[in-house]
Amino acid sequence: MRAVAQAACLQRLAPWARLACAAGLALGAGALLAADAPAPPPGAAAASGSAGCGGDLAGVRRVETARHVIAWRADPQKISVGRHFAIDIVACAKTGAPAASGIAVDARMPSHGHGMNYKAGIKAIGEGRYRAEGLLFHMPGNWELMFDVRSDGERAERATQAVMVR
Ligand SMILES: [Cu+2]
Repeated sequence: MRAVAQAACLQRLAPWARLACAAGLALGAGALLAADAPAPPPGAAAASGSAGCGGDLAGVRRVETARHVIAWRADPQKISVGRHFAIDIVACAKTGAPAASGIAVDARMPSHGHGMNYKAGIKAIGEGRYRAEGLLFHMPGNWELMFDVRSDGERAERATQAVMVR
């Protein structure tokens, strides 16, 4: 999975983004990692507008912070108990907001007061895109994904997404 993602990552991107690619892949399974995105080029599609954010990802879902729209899709799309999954993410700035400079992803079960037993790694792919890997929901029930979005010099803003797994 990682090798495939790396290949796709490296093929599609400009040289400046390949560095982010390689850096992200080198992060591995450490603590919850916040990926730092390279500055998006002017007019980057991912940073313009919110309604179409991540529109190229079929089946994408969207959540919002005050200033950003987070489009996300699990890989595989159906999250199963006890199975690792990844999340493809597109961060789009709302009108007048600065582009996201980094995102962290985590998850918890609010009604149980615990998080995951695994820590997700996240890598910036470029142009507002990220891939979080190594997530696993170890029990059925109501989970909450948390996307913490940073902009340069600003406090992180959180968007949450309820996810029910059986
Ligand atoms: Cu639980």
